[in-house]
Amino acid sequence: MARKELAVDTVAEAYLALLAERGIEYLFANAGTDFAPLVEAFAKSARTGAPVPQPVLATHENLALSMAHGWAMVTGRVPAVMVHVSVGTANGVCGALNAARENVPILFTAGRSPLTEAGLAGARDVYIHWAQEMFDQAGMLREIVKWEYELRNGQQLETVIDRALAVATTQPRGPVYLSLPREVLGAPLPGFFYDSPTRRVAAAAPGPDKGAIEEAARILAAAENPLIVTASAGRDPAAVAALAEFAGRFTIPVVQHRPRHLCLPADHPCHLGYDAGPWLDDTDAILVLECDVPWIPSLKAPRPECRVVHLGADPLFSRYPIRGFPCDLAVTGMAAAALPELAESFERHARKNTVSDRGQHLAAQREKLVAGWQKTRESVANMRPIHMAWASACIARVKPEDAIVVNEYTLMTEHCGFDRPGSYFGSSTASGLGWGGGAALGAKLAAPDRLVIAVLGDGSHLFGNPVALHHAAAVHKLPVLFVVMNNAMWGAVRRATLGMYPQGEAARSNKPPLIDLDELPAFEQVCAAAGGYGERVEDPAALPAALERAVRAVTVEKRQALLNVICRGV
Ligand SMILES: Cc1ncc(C[n+]2csc(CCOP(=O)(O)OP(=O)(O)O)c2C)c(N)n1
Repeated sequence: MARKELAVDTVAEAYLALLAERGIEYLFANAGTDFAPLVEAFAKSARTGAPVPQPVLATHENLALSMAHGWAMVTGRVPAVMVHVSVGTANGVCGALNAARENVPILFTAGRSPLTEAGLAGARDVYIHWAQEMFDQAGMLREIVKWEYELRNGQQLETVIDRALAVATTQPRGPVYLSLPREVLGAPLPGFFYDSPTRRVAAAAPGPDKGAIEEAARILAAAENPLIVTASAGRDPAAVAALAEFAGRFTIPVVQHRPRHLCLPADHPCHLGYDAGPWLDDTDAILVLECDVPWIPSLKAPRPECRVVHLGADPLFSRYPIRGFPCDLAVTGMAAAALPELAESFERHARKNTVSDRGQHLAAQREKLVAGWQKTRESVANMRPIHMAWASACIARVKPEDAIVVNEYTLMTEHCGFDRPGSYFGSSTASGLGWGGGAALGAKLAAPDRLVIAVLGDGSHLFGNPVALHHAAAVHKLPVLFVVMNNAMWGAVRRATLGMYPQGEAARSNKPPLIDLDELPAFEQVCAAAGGYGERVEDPAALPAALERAVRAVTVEKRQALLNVICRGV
């Protein structure tokens, strides 16, 4: 423990130095007039060699937030983002919501219009400085972030930054927001002292209550047909092994509903797919593990007598206004630590016959499920336009084992066979579209030696601001393979309409409004315009070779690549 002094001229210099000191490696940024003191401080550090986070320019705020999100989800560390005052914050809100719902810790910062009209260094000097100021800039995302504050002076800098980082990284993790007025950043700061390392650390993760674990074990062990449903247990790679061990030891099937992380390897004998619906009638106890939505109650719910236990860092998802899944017991705890404890208690309560009886039945269910997926793949292999199941299977075949796949929701995971923790990332449960491409760039920045593949819908890709995305890939030398599953529509909107009005006007219409995306640009040419490799693929038989060419462009030529795969709507 030491008290250190930094010779700096301004708060901005001290701020960047402190971020670097606290382990912030990257500052993803979209700049404006509020950045002047930071640009100056970065330029000075380039000359003096003073350690600062590396600035990463992103020409749209959603891209900056998504890149930070992707970097954080792969490294588990905290990135910083800085955007331009109120308007930049507005553009970043969607990315912040995605990060918040996925418990991704980000130090999200924004300038504030200069507060003063004259007098102080940094006071207003451009006409926009009046109109961009808001009464409550942080109000746009106060509900989303875990904590927000405004830096009011340099003297408070260390406390503010340490508190921001401690709150962001305490479980359940999430983004925090800090606004930085220009006069404050530009203010002189003679003599800046700080503790190294920090004296304001994050709180330790919650350990599960022993009594609650005992009760959970009793409920699950008493069941004939227990089931585990998870979405995000694999956020912590250590939890994947713990889940595999727990499920395997007691022969409990695991469903990954809309997973955002790989939670169980695809070849695990307890892997029972991605939809709990078909199993709910037989299930008499469910462990909902790091999962906000384990099933869709309006479509299929467990029997009323089925007991339900929720386990996770925030098992009630307390930031969700409404979430009414039955909950007979909620246990606060981290999966990796809690599952071995649960196993120990389960062992004491387990009825040996029940556990061994389950094995055969589960194997048969699994065999049927896997055979069904195989049959689907075979039956769609020659379809034109290309079927997304075939495209998914082709992607799975071409990717090396250590590849990272970022899925903005069009990849069909059942055709991919993911088996490594940290190899699969699905889009946030908030589903703010425009995340996948940027997240893939962030993942590549975090893991430069691994192939990163972003699988995007044509709609999602457009939300992701393709020109800004490809520019970022080029300028930051982040060769990523983008696969656009292009069905020339917002299929989700079509499915929603047909689901609600199966016999309605829209169902009878040849071309219901607000669904088709006609006259789409040649996405592959947009990538090529940024120096990447681009190809349009219409023939299902040509897809494997096209994927190989694209992978080669990325891995050998180190260029980004985009395949525009012309798909059918599903
Ligand atoms: C920011 C944002 N705006 C709108 C939506 C609503 N939305 C959900 S899915 C979707 C369509 C996505 O289209 P695409 O990526 O082509 O996939 P498809 O639905 O065709 O499978 C839209 C518009 C959203 N989720 N996020």
